[in-house]
Amino acid sequence: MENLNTIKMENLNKYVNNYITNKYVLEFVNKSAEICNPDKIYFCDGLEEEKKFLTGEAVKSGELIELNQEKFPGCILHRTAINDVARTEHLTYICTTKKEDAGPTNNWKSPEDAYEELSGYFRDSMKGRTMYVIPFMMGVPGSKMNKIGVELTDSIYVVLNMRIMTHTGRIVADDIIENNFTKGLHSKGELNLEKRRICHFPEDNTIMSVNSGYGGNVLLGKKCLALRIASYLSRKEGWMAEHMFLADIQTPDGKKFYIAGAFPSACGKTNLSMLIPPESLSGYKVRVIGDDIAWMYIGDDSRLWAINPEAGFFGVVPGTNIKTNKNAMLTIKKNTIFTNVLLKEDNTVWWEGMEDPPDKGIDWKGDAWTKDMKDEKGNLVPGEHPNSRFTAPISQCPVVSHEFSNSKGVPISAILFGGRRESVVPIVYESFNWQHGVFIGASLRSETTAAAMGVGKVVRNDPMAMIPFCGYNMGDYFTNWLDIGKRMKFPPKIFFVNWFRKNREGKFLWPGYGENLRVIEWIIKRCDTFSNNKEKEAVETPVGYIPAADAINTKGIEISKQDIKELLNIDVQEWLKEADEIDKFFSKFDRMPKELIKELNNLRERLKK
Ligand code: SAT
Ligand code: MN
Repeated sequence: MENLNTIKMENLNKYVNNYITNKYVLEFVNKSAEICNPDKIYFCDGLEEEKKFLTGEAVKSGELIELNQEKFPGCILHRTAINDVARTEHLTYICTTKKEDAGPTNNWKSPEDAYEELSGYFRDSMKGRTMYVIPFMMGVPGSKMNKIGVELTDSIYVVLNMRIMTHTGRIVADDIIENNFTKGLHSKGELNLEKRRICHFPEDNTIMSVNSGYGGNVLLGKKCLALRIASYLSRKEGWMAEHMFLADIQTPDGKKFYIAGAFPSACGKTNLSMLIPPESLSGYKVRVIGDDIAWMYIGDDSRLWAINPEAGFFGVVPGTNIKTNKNAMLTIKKNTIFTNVLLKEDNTVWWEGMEDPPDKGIDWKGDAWTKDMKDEKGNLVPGEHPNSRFTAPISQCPVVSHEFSNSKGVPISAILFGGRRESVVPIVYESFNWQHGVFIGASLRSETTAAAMGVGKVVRNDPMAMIPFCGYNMGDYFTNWLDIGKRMKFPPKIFFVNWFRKNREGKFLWPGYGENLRVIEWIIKRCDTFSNNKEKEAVETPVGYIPAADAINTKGIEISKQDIKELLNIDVQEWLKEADEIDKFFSKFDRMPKELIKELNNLRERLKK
């Protein structure tokens, strides 16, 4: 084969199961092998047999634990290193030639410096290990939006996760055309936090991740490709890559609405996208298309369409149980990878709230655990990590929408932005128009969660829930949003939602979970061009439209008029302070579009009136 001429014989001898002939892929494999020096190079074919074989290998080495196959068929448990439990944003870089192109919200390195530093960390990192070659596709089979990648990794955990999260193996091989694929190189290295780097080279369509084994850092198709690299490409190509769930909502009279929503990590995208309607709204059906990422484009009908490029859920475990998210619980009964949860004596898993605690088990660190164990402060010791996760195929979800595999995607009626805010922000408000909606997204602020390591609990600016995931200058990203809006005749309406507002006693005012459909119902009515009473159901305020009194259906829940009032309250003084915070954040950007500055000024003026 001509394409093998450049390949060192030594590397060729290491090949196992190779079926790939694309010379650019082989070149990438070989160049990487020269640096990482693996013992073997195994080409993953994605077939069923391979899962068994790889699981067996990883169980032998201790990388994975096979769970009770009667109770949890096809399920495994993985424990990460204790210093490697969430994305490490401070070690995540956008490596563009010009620093301005990464913008003020990203860490930046020059490609030259980054490659140099990384080649040191990758040097011999796979010695004594196998390099797995994973061809993968992000997208929906048949969609024009699809992107191909090849991830090289020394972790079987990564291979098994990628098999769930993406389309992998032989089925993808024919779609790799020439050099048109994202190159992803990952090595666990020594899991050394000091030398951990998650580097993106958008100009070279390349990702390099070293010294981590945690999901968001190492499943390179997910945040690295489908958001950071894809967002960079989407700006050039005129579409959008967003940190959004996609839900298919059917009303009692059979109308369909597709909604997309951007909330920061661990703020309830998964729960919302598959919620179970409360009894009093039981005529509704909510079906999930995606829970984390949406790729959006303008359709021929001048509406915004979206697909979910992922094939799996990488969901947050704590807080997931039969009451809060039954559909997730049913999804993860088989073929699921659990990360950092408690292992019970019968080789099943447990986490706080899932069911009554077992008397003892082995916690996420691998240590013996008992149910009344306390830490120095006298608090019960949890068995699972706060950012413990499940990886499961979306197709296993009892309420998966058939639109999940529609290569055209779905037309979006409403975009929701949301965050965790104890105060200030009402439970829901609607933007006046697209431009104002972009402003609302750009000024999103939310309390941080356990999904990112070492950021503590603070309210931070997280525009469009993309602060950790935007692969280029966010000023340009806002411009992309505005441009997309200008090109659409029928843009979706934009809303902000906040389920997390508290009263003066520090108690949540809203029951959340399935009851959130009550707010979604109002949103849908606002989007329904055929509904004739929508004007009556909203009130104009300085920040946007809010539901009129009684416009949110509260039949079947106990919530006082006073609490609803508080949930919708807009305090002018608090909002003026909010505007100052937005101003502070916006002023970081050289490339902030003037339309958003104007929206901020307009907000202040409306508040002062
Ligand atoms: O760890 S991931 O980035 O994959 C999940 C999340 O934080 O949103
Ligand atoms: Mn996410």
